[in-house]
Amino acid sequence: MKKYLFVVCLITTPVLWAQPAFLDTEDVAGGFTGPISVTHAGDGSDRLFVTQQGGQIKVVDGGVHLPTAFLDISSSITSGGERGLLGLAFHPNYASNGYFYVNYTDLNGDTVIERYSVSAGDPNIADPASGLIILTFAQPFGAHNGGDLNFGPLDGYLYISSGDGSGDPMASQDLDSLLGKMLRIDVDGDDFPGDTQRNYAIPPDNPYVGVTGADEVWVSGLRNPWRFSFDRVTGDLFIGDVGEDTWEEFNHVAATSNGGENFGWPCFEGGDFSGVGGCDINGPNELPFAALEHDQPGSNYCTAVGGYRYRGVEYGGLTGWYLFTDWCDGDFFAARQTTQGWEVHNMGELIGGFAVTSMGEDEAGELYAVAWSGLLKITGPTSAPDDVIFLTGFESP
Ligand SMILES: [Ca+2]
Ligand SMILES: [Ca+2]
Repeated sequence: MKKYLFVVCLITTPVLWAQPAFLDTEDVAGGFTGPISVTHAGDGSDRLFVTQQGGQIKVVDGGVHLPTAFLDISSSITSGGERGLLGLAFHPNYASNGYFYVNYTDLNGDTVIERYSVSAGDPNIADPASGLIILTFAQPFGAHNGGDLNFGPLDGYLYISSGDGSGDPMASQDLDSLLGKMLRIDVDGDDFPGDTQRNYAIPPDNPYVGVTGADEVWVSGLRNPWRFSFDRVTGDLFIGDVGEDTWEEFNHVAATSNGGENFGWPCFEGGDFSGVGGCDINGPNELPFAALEHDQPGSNYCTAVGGYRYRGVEYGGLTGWYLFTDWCDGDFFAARQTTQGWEVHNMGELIGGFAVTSMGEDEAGELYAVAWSGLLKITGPTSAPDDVIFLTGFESP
């Protein structure tokens, strides 16, 4: 297991705050109710799909927010707080098979991953009767449900982020529990033909196949990985993990990884040992490459919102930078991997605190922020990355 040697901490340089931020936003569409994610179908249509926590998927086509929902599952979900329709991902072959996958809290309060299909007659309307349960798992309480879904760009497997469930946080360390993990499944197979509630196959190279632990687990030790993403070019995995009292974490799993990383929760938060019963101070703790400290003066960090590594074409100055934010604070950050470790910069507040629930990509790799006020496109410099002016910097201690 690779250990990262660099833990970052914020170095504030307030005199630089007068400099202009190079990140900005453009309004794309409004009129959403509780929007919590945005993605695309990869079908060449250039449409954006915004999920609403209450159970609707809305289509934005050419900047127009279509009034009729693509899918509305509000009658079959529990919504509110950290529950609801939480994630959406389109099958890599969506253009030919019409499959997409949602992650939601069902009427019992449990997590469901379900597949739906686009309707036969209208690309902007899904077939509400097409649901097929892929995977379910119990949630002991209403919080820390994770909820994101993405297909790996290189392996085509579906990855699912799951929180610790806010019951026993040691679930994150229990390899037989699906809680507090990144899960990795093959939705094109079915290893459980006699089970109508499990319709997926186990990738044979998952790290716990044939040994102690749930076969679905890819990495462990996460608290509440609300949002994660892949670098569409390299396949690197980025996980924003919502912290408890001290650190908001942004974790990285290199595309070359064989899985099995343990990000430490609840034995560690960031690099801090918790002393929770059963924990070993010498136990595994894959450190975040960036972490926001709650008591940083002038900040209001409290909920990591994992972002994306920019691979679009319009803003060359952002190429290769991983952009992310914090729900409560509203500052955006840019990080990149260098030969000396990770370099992280505060880019300033773009939209406001308690506003941005998620980020997402369109088909071209341009980035968006999903805010209560609407969908915004993130813009930046078209210049080379090294020409960028930063507001504040991080450095490795
Ligand atoms: Ca089955
Ligand atoms: Ca951690």
